[in-house]
Amino acid sequence: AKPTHTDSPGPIPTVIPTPPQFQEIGETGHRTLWVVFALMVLSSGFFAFMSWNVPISKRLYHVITTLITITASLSYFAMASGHATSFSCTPAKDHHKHVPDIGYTECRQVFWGRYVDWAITTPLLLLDLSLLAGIDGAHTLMAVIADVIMVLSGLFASQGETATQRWGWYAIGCVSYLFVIWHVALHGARTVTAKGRSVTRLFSSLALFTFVLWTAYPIVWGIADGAHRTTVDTEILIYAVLDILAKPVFGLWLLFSHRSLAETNVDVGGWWSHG
Ligand code: RET
Repeated sequence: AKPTHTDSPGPIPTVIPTPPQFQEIGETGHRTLWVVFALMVLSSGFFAFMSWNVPISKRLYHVITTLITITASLSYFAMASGHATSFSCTPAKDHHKHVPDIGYTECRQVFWGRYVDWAITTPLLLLDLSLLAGIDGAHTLMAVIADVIMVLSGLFASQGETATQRWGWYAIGCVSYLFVIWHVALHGARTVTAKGRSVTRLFSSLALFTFVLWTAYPIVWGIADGAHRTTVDTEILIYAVLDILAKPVFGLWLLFSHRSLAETNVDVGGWWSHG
């Protein structure tokens, strides 16, 4: 029959909005951040202690390396106490194939304090390696600037709202990272030979250790922050292990080798110390 205005309009179609999915830190992640904070403080104290009887003119690596772990302590304190973090929300697809793909928003906790840490500490780590290899100021500066662009690209990628923003910045970061490897690892392998066999051997091992470790960061970023395929806690744990290897373990290795190998000394000139 022809409907009239007196007929019931039927059920009103309703759209139930899908609530955003939150991915955030749990107990394990929280505890991990505090543990790494403590380890970074201990390492800073230990590195400062190691420089105690070393004349100022031979303390350049000690100063740089201690600053690296002090910076990490500050950033881990911020993250563990719940600072330096925000939620980054992106449109997500439903991974479950049996339900229609309605799409929803995924909000993942991002610790932007990491990027502040990396922007300070990765240039200092590169400085340690550049001084060891006897790389000139020009190449060191180019490497440091490419490195800062790499870290800031990672920060922008982590805050991006669209796939273009996120993966675009990620790609820019990866290209910058190639410049870093070129200027420090490849160029350094050439300049270090002037410092003799022992320093060459030390630089080769340290640089290999460094760049294998560093390459894990963009891989972890892609899986965890880019594709959201791990929990926030797993991400915290993996970065914790990498950070401990890249900072305190790297520092111990460098400072102990420096102690027993006079050829690692850097000609620091009159501005650094007068004696
Ligand atoms: C990002 C994302 C963008 C592309 C690339 C990255 C590389 C990060 C690296 C970080 C190293 C950190 C270290 C911390 C010290 O403890 C920013 C993840 C290439 C190499 C060594």
